[in-house]
Amino acid sequence: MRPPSHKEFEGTVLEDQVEQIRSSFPILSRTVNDHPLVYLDNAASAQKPAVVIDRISRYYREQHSNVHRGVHALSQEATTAYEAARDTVCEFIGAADRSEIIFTKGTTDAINIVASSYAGRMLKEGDEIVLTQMEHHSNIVPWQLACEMSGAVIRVVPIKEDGSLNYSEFEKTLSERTRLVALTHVSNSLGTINPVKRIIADAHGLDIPVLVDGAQAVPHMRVNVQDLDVDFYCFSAHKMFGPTGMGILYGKQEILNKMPPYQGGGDMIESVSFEGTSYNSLPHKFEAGTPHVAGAIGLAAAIEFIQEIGYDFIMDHESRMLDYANERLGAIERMRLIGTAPEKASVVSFLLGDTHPYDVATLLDRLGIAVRSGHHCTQPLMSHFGIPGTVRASFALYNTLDEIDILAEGLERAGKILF
Ligand code: C6P
Repeated sequence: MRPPSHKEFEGTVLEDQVEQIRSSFPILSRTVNDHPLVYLDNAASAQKPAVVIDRISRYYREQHSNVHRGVHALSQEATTAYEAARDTVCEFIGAADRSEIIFTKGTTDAINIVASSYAGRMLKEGDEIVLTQMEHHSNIVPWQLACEMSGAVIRVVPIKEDGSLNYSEFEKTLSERTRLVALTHVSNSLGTINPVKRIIADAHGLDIPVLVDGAQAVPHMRVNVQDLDVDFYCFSAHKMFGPTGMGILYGKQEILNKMPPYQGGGDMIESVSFEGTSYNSLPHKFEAGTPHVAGAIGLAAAIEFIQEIGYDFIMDHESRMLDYANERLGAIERMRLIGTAPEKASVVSFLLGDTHPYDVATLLDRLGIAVRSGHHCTQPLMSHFGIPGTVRASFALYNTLDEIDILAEGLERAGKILF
């Protein structure tokens, strides 16, 4: 069978814009194993545009000092830049108040803060935390730890064969024992987009708060936390063209105010004595120790980069890539796509016959193609499908239809070697 052509997926304006965007990412011009790099591991971590790299470099070259601690000029400048980054995030996700934006190490850290501080305090024996079958380990293990300490239990909402959430089962899982629903906005392994707004409304109808893991959503779609009415929203900078070691915990002010600090140390206090300590106000109550100042500033630069390109372009281009990848990869012999929900982000997970995902990814790497292989930190999801893992190609705004052709040709070559 002749492979489908991407001509019908092309749009000249989009193609031109993608080329321009690609030139903003220095790493995309390198070669790997003597081939031009084809970077399709964006769900693991996205590459960085020059504006982000340069902003972080300028901070260290010209502005670096500790924040909230000095009256000298550099400390003031660093503090101003750090706090301006908080304003940028606040506006970006539509939070009501800047004090609701907590800088964290990433999504994992953000979820652990809530599991430890909020749920840890609130849970008692017999209480239930509702998760879904498609959660990343970062949205499972912190809850298991909280349950171990409190005697609460985890209830898991199953998924359908196409990888979408089984909504009627979700409704049945909620009860008067449910203390929190914690679920991913977008599945990292399947790309499934969950109907989080409806889930939040239904949970709130029973007075149940909701935490959404937005690690795989924010790079691909507009998120407005007030419109969602979400109680907690977590995401990582490195998946949205920002630096590693930086992430966000958004929480509603009234909930964050009731929560005890997660860690103790400098900056999170109002006054300390050996008799007792009073805590700083939000958001500082949750930011103990010297923060990742460069990370916050780099995240703000990444947000400005995304805003300049705009989500209209991102969503349009990524949905074209997803459609084309489904068609092009779907035409490959013995291709088994895992996760075909109607609402999907630009992630394609698959198996090639009975071959092992690592073997396929290793052969692709020889051609300069970076994909992820394995369980993607979602072992319960892999168990559901009865597979050890998948090969996963995940696209970002700088990927092209030509790169999908290169991937497909690489897979055809891998098939010839492995079958
Ligand atoms: N998923 C992937 O390859 P951190 O590591 O804290 O930045 O993000 C953790 C995390 C939480 N939730 C979801 C839905 C995620 O996808 C991730 C990270 C990467 O799929 C690395 S395992």
